[in-house]
Parts: sequence; C-alpha cells; structure tokens
Amino acid sequence: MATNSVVPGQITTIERHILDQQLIHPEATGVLTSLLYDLALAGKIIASRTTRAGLAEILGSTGEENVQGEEVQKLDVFADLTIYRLNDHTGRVAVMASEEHPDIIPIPDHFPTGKYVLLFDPLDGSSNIDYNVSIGTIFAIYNRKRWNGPGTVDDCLQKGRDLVAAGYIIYGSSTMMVYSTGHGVHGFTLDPSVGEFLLSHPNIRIPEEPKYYSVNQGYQTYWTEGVRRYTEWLQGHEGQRKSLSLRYIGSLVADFHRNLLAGGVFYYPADTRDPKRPHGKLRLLYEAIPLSFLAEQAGGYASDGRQPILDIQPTHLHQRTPLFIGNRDLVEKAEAFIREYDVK
Ligand code: AHM
Repeated sequence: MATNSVVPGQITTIERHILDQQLIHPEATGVLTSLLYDLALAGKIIASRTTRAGLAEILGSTGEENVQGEEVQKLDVFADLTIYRLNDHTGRVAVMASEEHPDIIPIPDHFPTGKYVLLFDPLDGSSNIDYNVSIGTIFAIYNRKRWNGPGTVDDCLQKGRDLVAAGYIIYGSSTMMVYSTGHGVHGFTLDPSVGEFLLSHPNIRIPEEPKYYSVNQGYQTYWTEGVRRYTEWLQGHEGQRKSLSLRYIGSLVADFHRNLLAGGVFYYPADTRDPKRPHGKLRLLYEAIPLSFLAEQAGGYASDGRQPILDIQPTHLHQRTPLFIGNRDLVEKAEAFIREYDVK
C-alpha cells in the first residue's frame, strides 16, 4: 500500500489537520488556522467556477491587461476577488498583495487589521483556462513586520526564510490543497460529495529517484550555455546516470505538483528572448518563494541558479526570477553548470 494513502476509517478534514498542526505551537492563537481555512474555502469557491467554466460563460478574456502586460482572464478576476473578499474583513490580515495588482492591497479603513501578510497568485497558468488544462492558486503568509498601523509594502517584501506558511490549490482532475506551516507538506483532496478537503497525501516527500524534467524547450535557443548543457545532462548526455522523461504542462502549479509526487526538476531559466525580462517569466513573491518553501519542506531545493530562492531579499512586488526547483541533487547540478559556464 502506498505510504501516502489514507488509512480507511481515519478521515482527517483539512480543518482538523490545521488545528492539530496548531498544537505544535502552544503560543498559537488560532488566527493562522482560520486564515488557512479561509484559503481552503476560497479554493472551494474557485474550484466550483473552474469546473463550470464553459457553462458559466466565463471562458475568455475581459479584454484588459494586468500589470504584467498579459491578458486578464475572467476567471483570474473572479479568483482574485474571491480571495480578497474572504480576507479583507476578518481582522487576520494586515495587507495583501496579488499578482494581478500593481500595488499592495490595503485592508479597508472600516475593517480591523491583523498580524498576517497574505500574498497570492489567484490563478496561475491562466493562459491554459480555455484548454481545460490544470491551473492553480498559490499563496504565501508572513507575519507583519510592525505591529501597528496599516500593513505596508515592506511587510510584503520579506525573504522566503521568514514565511509562516505557504501552499497551493490545484484545479485538475480533482481539486487539491497542498500546504506547509514549516512542519512538512500535506495534501488534501476535495471530496465534492461532502464539499470538504480530506487528507490524502500526508507528509509528502519528493521521491529520491526522479522521473521528470520540466522546461519549455521551445526557448532553448535563448538559453545560456550552462542551461543548455544542464538540459543535455538531464537527457542522459555528459554522464547523467539515466535520462529523465520530459513533461511540461506550462502551468507551474501542475508541473510542480507532478514533480513533487513523482520526483524531478522544473526550471524556467533566465533567457535572452525579451530584453525587458532578463530574469525569465516567473514572479519571485507569488510563485517562486511559496513553491520553494514547499520544495524544501518536502526534502527538495529551489534556486535561481546561483543562490537559494528562499535567501533572496525581494526589492519590488513584481520582481521576476529564474527558477530551478525539485530534487535537491538535480537543482544543485543546475547551479554547478551555471557556475561553470555562465558566471563570468
Ligand atoms: P501566467 O501567470 O500568465 O499564468 O504565467 C505563469 C505561467 C506558469 O504557470 C508557467 O510555468 C509559465 O507561465 C509557462 O510559461 P511559458 O508558456 O512561457 O512556458
């Protein structure tokens, strides 16, 4: 029997699990528990829309562009609003920031502020919505830095090492929520018949023997020599013990989730395709940091090719970063190739 399966008769809801995790911290007041549960609720609401996408006439674009210059999909707007509205009035959050907004999202004056900072990518991989490909929500939670007044941009610009919790909700063949508060990574599958996330993947560890490498190889001509040679090594050239299979969905949560369970490495390196984006496409705050936290909690590692993602001090809200994430030895090998061929 797989170690990750639920023992029959022992059903653990996400609420029960978060409460149990809270017992590890005797000083905890239950606020984080409630915040995580609010995010689980947001996931359920968003999932209810993603599964009805075509029917509910919400496929397609609003015709607007977001701060990244990309077309905003209607479901992005819905997901963004859902997370905001569930968290603006609870007194748990001091400030929010979302991939869809150019600036921080303050808590309205007439609502109380709380001790946490919530960062999120409401619907990652949204260019895949029209094609029924898995998409996801990613979140990161920090303590606020100062204890009074409204939350600030500084509260949002914290290193990944300071994270309190992070996770994602994947909308795929089933809906899953995967999270960590720094005590392992745990996965829950939404049972639509009871409307609850049930523990299905306790204590996820990235398998030691990796299966996959995941990268958009269509951009190969724009890569550095180090990244090109690293890819050849993954394919079995240059002394790699066994070639890995290529799997690339183009939806970060889905690519990460598969590699978390099967073992492997995902990378979106810096490339020369667009001079305005010398650091690749992915966002440090909303994508790279929270997933890197999960990777490390599952025994893996994440790097920008030169340093651990979790050690990077963010300088602005929409900062982009190269990302190599997955099995520790595979990510360290990427660093080694980059050190040898790219660092001048
Ligand atoms: P999005 O925010 O527009 O959805 O872009 C992020 C997505 C990631 O989910 C994925 O890893 C990446 O973009 C794929 O990009 P590409 O199509 O360049 O390979």
